[in-house]
Amino acid sequence: MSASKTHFRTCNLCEAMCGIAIKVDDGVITSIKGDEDDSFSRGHICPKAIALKDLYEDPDRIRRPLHKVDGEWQELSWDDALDKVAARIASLQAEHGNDAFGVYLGNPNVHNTGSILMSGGLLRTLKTKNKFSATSVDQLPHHIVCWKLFGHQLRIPVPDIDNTDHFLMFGANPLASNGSIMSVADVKQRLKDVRKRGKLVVVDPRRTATAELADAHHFVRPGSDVLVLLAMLNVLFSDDLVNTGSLTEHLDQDPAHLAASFAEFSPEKVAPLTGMSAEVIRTMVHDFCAASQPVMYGRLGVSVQEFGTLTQYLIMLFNILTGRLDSVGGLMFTKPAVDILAQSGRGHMGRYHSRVRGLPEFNGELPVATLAEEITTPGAGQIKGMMLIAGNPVLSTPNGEQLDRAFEKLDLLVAVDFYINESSRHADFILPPVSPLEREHYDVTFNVLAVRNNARYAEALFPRPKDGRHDWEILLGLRDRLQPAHSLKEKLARNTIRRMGPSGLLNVLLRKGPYGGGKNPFAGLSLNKLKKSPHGVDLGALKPASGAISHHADRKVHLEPAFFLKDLARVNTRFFNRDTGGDKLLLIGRRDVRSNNSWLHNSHRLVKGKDRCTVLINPEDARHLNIQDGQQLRVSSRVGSIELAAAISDEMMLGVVSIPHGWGHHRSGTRWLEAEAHAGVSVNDLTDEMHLDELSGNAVLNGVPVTLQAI
Ligand SMILES: Nc1nc2c(c(=O)[nH]1)N[C@H]1C(S)=C(S)[C@@H](COP(=O)(O)OP(=O)(O)OC[C@H]3O[C@@H](n4cnc5c(=O)[nH]c(N)nc54)[C@H](O)[C@@H]3O)O[C@H]1N2
Ligand SMILES: Nc1nc2c(c(=O)[nH]1)N[C@H]1C(S)=C(S)[C@@H](COP(=O)(O)OP(=O)(O)OC[C@H]3O[C@@H](n4cnc5c(=O)[nH]c(N)nc54)[C@H](O)[C@@H]3O)O[C@H]1N2
Ligand code: SF4
Ligand SMILES: [Mo]
Repeated sequence: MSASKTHFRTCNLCEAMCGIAIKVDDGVITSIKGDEDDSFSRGHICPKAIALKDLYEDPDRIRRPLHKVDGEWQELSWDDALDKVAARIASLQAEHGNDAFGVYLGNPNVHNTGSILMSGGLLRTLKTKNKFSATSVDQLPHHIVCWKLFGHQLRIPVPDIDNTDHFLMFGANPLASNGSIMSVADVKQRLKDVRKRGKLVVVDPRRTATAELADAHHFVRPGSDVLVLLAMLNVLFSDDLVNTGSLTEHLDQDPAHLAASFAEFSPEKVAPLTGMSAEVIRTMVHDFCAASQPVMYGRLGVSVQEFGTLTQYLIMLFNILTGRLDSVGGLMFTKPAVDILAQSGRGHMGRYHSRVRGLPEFNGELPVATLAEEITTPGAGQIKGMMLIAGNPVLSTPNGEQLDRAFEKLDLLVAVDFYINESSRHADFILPPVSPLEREHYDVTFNVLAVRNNARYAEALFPRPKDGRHDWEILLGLRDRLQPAHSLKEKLARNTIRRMGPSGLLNVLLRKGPYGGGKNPFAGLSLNKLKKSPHGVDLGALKPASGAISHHADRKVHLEPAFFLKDLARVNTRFFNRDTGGDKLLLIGRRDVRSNNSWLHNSHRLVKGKDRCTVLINPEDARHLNIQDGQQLRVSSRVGSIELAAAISDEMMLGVVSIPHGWGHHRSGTRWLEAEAHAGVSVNDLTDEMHLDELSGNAVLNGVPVTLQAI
């Protein structure tokens, strides 16, 4: 007799949170489809969801703890592995101090319920200042802007895509990425609907799939968005278009006095440096203001550039000055069922600085661009050991080659990861968690950024194997060994949390949250209610928060011009008082719908076909440099060079080339056979760890000066 069942859950691979229906026959996954009845995603799915099956079945996936002895991997029992790792961390910290042990948290942590809810204990126990994460190669500017303006680093508004009639988008390609800091499934249809109501306008140095779909696309010179925005604010003031509407009473100051800051940035002055005409810049402002529910949004392309934080600030300011913050169709705040803002710190900056370069921490993390030098520079506080939790910084952070060499020098490297990737290959110990289908899932993080309030929970599809461990069990296992409970009371408390697990905690948070029943155990949202709603519970469209936008004590939105606009001095030096790079081409990144940062390349169905790790170049640049389509090129920057094939395309702006990140699987000692067959090269062997958005310490991954040479 064959057993067949369909399991409903949320795909945790990217921010879109698609509902999926997984059919299992006799314990084998036979199909993964979009769940048509899903309350959030309405049946949408992308090719990556099927990779959840590949990931579960992958023979290269590590399933038991590994210890490297004389260059050979040996399997260990969990108790033995956790004992050994904890002992090594403890002795390293005893000898060299707490800061000698560093931690890097990769992107998948925020897609993992247990890690989000239960990993704090270990991080606190380690008491290290050397904490890094993928945040500083990504959304750090968003946190800083929202911390300053709204008093909480996670109080991040998202575009109300379902109601806007004019979507002005800088540096995002949701048709490939499926949306970011805007969790939205089926983004293509939603953007088509925007066009039916009005207009989609895209500003990007590449004519991406999203730009193709748009009503208008404008090329912009990489890294010069800051000038475009300064000029747009200039026009807003000079053409008398500032109108803060009902937001006025919630602002801490009259924005009229900001006009002076933008006075010198006329469209005519900045246009030649941006690749956009003054007329286009003016039209963008007037079209925006003529729409009834416009929104401006900027994402990764403008976050990881030289003026990332100032640019994100100016985007927020533009929305505020046009009355589009907290307004239907504009930038709106969500009301998630689990209120993680209440559970997490509001943010702080500059409480301490990195040892070598003196870069400020933000919210307890240092910029990852400084990690390699913290490992290689001798002296008190030098990093001697590291733990990588769900990350691959050798491929994902600037000057990865240098970090690769630095990792080799560590006395101890521990990786919590189920692959031996380009970073974990240097590890002494690998502690592999189970795969996503072997654990429960509730999206704690991305519901905070979702374009519709929603709650969905799924139990594990496959039981956790006896010799498997969840991420949270691994992290708590280390915590308990490094810092045993010091009293009976503490012991009982720890046991209770362990027994509750992520789902128990989730239930408490759901009940305490804005849709929970409070003291009434039968009312409101609870884990039980979600278990009975396999397609999720729709909690409605985003609504204006009106008086309750800000977490500042005075409940006002703080405009903070001094903090952000001090960076105008750097803008002036960079663009108006310095030779701007001569004949160098500017390098930007790109994403593909069948890829996910550095790590889904071991799924054959996602990597097969035409080589995607190519350098895209404009036909005129190619002609000028005598480059043929498909020809091997050497691309060089200050930090290194890589070799890959040219792909000539007029989708590129003149003077700009594009290379995707996450490739470069040729390094020896990894264990992902399929990925090695489609190795590619790593663009982060070109990006420069010394080139930062100075206001935040965020890495500059777009607008890197490079030269091309045919080989
Ligand atoms: N040049 C350039 N560089 C970039 C970017 C770019 O656009 N251009 N993008 C940047 C961005 S936005 C990001 S977020 C970073 C990402 O950078 P990272 O977070 O450093 O890298 P990932 O490729 O996401 O690595 C994920 C690792 O986590 C493991 N993993 C997956 N799921 C789990 C899990 O549940 N538990 C555990 N323990 N491990 C798991 C995978 O096996 C993989 O090894 O890259 C950044 N780097
Ligand atoms: N398929 C897939 N989906 C993903 C990921 C993935 O790797 N693959 N990664 C996930 C992660 S971690 C993240 S953070 C999100 C990111 O999601 P998005 O923010 O949508 O990021 P990208 O798709 O990289 O799009 C960035 C765009 O910025 C443009 N750009 C580059 N430089 C500049 C510039 O100077 N100015 C302007 N205006 N534009 C510029 C690029 O050409 C590109 O089209 O995607 C997530 N989703
Ligand atoms: S878009 Fe993202 S969440 Fe949706 S199926 Fe693809 S990877 Fe999963
Ligand atoms: Mo990211």
